[in-house]
Amino acid sequence: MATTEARRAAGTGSPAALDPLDFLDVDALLSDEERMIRDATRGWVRDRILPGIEGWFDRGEFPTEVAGELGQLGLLGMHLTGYGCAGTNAVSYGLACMELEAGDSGFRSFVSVQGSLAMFPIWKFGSEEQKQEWLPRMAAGEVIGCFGLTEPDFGSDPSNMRTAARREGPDWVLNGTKMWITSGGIAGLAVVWARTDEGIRGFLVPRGTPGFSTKDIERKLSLRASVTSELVLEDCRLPEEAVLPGVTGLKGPLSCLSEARYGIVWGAMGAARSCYQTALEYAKSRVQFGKPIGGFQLTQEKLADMLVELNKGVLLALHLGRMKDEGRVRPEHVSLGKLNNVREALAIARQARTILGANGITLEYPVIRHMNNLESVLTYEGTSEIHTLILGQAITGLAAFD
Ligand code: TGC
Ligand code: FAD
Repeated sequence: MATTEARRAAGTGSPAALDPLDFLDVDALLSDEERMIRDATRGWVRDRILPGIEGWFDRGEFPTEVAGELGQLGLLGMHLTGYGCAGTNAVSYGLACMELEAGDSGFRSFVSVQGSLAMFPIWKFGSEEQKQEWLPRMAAGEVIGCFGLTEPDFGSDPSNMRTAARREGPDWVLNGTKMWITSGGIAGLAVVWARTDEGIRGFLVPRGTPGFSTKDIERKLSLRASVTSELVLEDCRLPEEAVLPGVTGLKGPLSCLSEARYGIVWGAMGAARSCYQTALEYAKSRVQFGKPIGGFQLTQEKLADMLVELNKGVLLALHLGRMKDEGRVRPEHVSLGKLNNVREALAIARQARTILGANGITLEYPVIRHMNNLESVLTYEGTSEIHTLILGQAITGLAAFD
């Protein structure tokens, strides 16, 4: 048998203990700047989210004051350049999403919507005036944005949306209802997608515009620390300058979704890590039948399965991030990541819940909160079924949506 020294010399042994929270040493694959952004976000979540999250989730509140703090941290629209945005790479954006969602999906959701769904379309498709007017204040967290695509009758199939905009003289007049809109009730600016004679177009609708109102959706059992709202447009009149000039057609909103879905690929692994870490600590200290439950083979199998899927998911996220930074990632790649990582995060949360026994159903531990949140994450930004069909189409060439 080889000695420890011989194994080390051959590079096959490790003198350091394995880190259960970074088993594959993914840390070593990150740049100094990426590690710095991750650590700063992790520290902020530890100090600002973890102490309050049980109460916010319990009461169904989102603490809007964090918007300015997230802006100061440079996390709002962080992967965009200019106009007060931080201009980081995609991997840094992903790492921030992972740390935020290790706190709670509601905070990652807030940052996803602000940066990828509200700021990105302005940055990508907006006029210079629109960019100057909105992006710096949104990057600072002074203006909160939301993204209205889904309607009561059209979720997975936005191409059939009813919300319509018609020209009336120099203006546009919008009518319709958007549903399930994250941050809708606290947004100063709604990016609303509506059908026109020319195709689907994006409109910037500031709060206070006559004919535009919002109503929060209550009694949610998931994403409770996040505002979800209905947007109502009743003869809402907007000037020509409110239209995003750079895009017509469904590819406008769908390209925003690709940005946000990418963040979820990482974010879901944050929620999963929190569940795994909680279950691991619990398993080592909870004693039954005279020994820690982590010493039973069935518990170790659960923990080992969680470890494997967590590490695979993080590596997948990092791979997609590197592809994105090289300009090689395609929407179908992002679908693969979203489908796998949210599905596995939910499985990890459910396994962790069983390890905690009865304690797993209380808010004293983060697990059931993450588990309930992940039910929304599985559905929004394209359901798991829709991402399955996107992959099916990619590999067969046959669309099975309708
Ligand atoms: P289809 O004919 O396939 O495509 C229409 C046009 O769009 C292009 N395209 C994309 N472009 C960029 N990124 C993508 N991911 C794209 N997917 C498609 C496509 O190339 C085409 O362009 P062109 O130039 O040929 O016109 O459209 P379809 O009607 O057949 O729809 C396909 C389908 C089902 C995949 C699509 O409708 C879909 O993704 N449905 C899911 C809807 C969805 O994800 N909604 C999310 C709402 S927002 C949200 O949930 C926010 S939660 C935020 C939070 O809190 O974190
Ligand atoms: P449906 O589309 O009605 O789907 C119901 C079921 O049918 C699903 O299982 C679905 O996968 C399945 N299904 C549908 N079509 C097919 C098919 N062709 N083949 C097989 N199965 C199919 N939207 C926004 O625009 N902006 C937001 O900020 C936003 N935030 C959200 C926040 C939360 C907390 C939630 C829960 C949702 C949010 N959404 C938002 C809406 C979200 O994107 C939609 O819920 C999602 O797209 C699914 O639409 P739906 O709920 O209408 O379900």
